[in-house]
Amino acid sequence: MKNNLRFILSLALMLSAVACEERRSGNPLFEGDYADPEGVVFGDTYWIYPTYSAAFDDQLYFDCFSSKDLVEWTKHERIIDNSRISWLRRALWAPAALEKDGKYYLFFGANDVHEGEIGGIGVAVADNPAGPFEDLLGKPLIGEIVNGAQPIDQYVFKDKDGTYYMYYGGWRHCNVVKLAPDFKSIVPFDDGTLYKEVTPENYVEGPFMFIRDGKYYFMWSEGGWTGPDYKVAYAISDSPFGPFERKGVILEQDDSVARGAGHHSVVYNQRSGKYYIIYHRRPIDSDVRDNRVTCIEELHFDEDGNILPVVMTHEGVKADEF
Ligand code: FUB
Repeated sequence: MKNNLRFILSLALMLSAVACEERRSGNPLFEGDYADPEGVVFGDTYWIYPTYSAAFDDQLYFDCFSSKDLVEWTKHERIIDNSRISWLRRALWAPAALEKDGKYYLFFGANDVHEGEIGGIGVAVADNPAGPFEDLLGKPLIGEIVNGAQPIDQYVFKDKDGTYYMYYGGWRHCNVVKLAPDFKSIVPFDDGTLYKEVTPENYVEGPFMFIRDGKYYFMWSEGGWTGPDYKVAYAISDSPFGPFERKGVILEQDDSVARGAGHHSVVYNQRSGKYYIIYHRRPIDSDVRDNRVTCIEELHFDEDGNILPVVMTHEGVKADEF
């Protein structure tokens, strides 16, 4: 009897170990057309803030998603919408989220702004990562076109010394600005300038930055986001201001898996030591512009710290809790 019990117990343990081992996220991570995914970790939870990928005139809100393990995702609907951003008319794009002093901030691009129009990069605040977010300024934080960069696709980066920099820009130009501690304005750099152009070779849009082993990894999207040549490339630098010398492409279309892969972010799990790239792509049988879905793969490095090419999968990643 005792032996039987022992056998059943060890079988159960074995089965649950196998089940855990096999739990994978799958790709896409969740249902629906969602692009430009910004992954971020708050406490023991992964969050993804994507663009609702649809006709520009219908892009009037954001949903977001949370998960404890990268496998099970919960959808949080309409964390902000046009009822809370008075100047939003269309094209609410590419959110960037962060936590500071117990508040959650959501930076966004609005209106696909061109010269002489109202729109650009805005910022909203909430008490909860799932919102509801309220527009902090009632107007854009950056509404002008400087150095040829369309004010979209911002990424807010906290440097080693606690300073917040914002990298942004479409139309093949990337600027970096320094944010005031309350995020209500941009402030001059030591040399008195407000904007520094840091555009790397082949840059188009979607900048992202992280630090690994003391080095600054700067990443961006190249090619056209509606086509097959969209991709992600990167540089490594000793400074947040570059120079960002292009090392090469690490993510691109794979004709056997998916099309138009790009606009990404990177999250890190301190417990497992794993890095993940979260990006969008188009299903292999789709040419529809807005049919972009959010996917994930593990990001690997070689012994010199170079990022290895990402292999796109349908399986995604294994469960990874904090
Ligand atoms: O989703 C709208 C735009 O498409 C983004 O701002 C670009 O980065 C591209 O992904």
